[in-house]
Amino acid sequence: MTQNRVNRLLLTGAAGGLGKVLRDSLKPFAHQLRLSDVAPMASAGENEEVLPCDLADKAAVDALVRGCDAIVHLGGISVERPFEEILEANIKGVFHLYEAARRHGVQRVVFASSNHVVGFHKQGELLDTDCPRRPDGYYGLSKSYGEDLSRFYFDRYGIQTACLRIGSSFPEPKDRRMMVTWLSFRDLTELVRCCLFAPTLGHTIVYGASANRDKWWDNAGAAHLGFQPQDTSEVFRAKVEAQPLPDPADLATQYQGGGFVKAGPFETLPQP
Ligand code: NAI
Ligand code: 15L
Repeated sequence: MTQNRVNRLLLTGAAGGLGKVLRDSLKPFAHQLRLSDVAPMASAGENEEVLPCDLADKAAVDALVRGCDAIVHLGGISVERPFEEILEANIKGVFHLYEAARRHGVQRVVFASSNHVVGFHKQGELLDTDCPRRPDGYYGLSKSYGEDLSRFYFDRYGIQTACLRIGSSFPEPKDRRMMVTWLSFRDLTELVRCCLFAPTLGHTIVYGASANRDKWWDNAGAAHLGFQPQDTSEVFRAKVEAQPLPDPADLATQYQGGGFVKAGPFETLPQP
């Protein structure tokens, strides 16, 4: 890795919403981008390789990671789903990725964690990067596992990781909660860039939010990354606040995880 260009950078989840954004915006920061997903992806452009892969397939992930110098790991299920689905894509998937990183000597990973690791904290509470986790479902639990797993691979094998507790990264905030949790695509790219090139990453937890007016997250513990968000949800305030006021008794309005805190249960017992 030179100081501001990775030689070969693996991007998992390349067919997804954020994968498509980063496929484009990370181009200046890698000589070669290796793009992977289980879903169809646009064919390879200049300095790109496209390698379909199911993260649940250990041997396939091993082959995917071989020859890479750093990884941005976005792949997996990105919403609340039954445990068995999350187990394959997110829990086994992140294990396969770190095992492959260990075997092939990859030294740096940017892991897309989520605000749903702390989703059962109350809205309005200010959380730092060391706060107790309160996952709000199987999805949040899988991201919490990824944070622990990556810590283990740092302590044991020295693989450096940034766990991005991304808020809501979409073209614009969709509701009042997202006015607080919104992360613009430009700020997402800058956050990933900071994580790829910070001289010392170690094992860092960092929240991914733009410079929004109201804050639930304090990134003082990740100051060494030098991440300075440039955008703000304020430009969308009038549009968002034209929506009807949410019910204050609704759990989705009370907790940081919003609607995720009441998704499921998915399991149904067979009736006698
Ligand atoms: P997305 O759902 O659009 O993309 C995820 C991609 O992972 C999809 O293209 C999907 O096909 C792929 N995938 C799923 N299972 C797979 C498997 N078994 N093997 C290989 N690939 C698989 O999600 P999005 O919004 O692009 O998010 C990217 C990452 O960031 C996800 O890990 C998500 O959990 C995380 N994140 C996103 C947030 C957001 O606001 N967009 C907020 C917090 C976290
Ligand atoms: C996430 O973790 C999801 O991947 C994304 O789709 C959004 O729902 C986001 O959190 C959010 O909390 O808004």
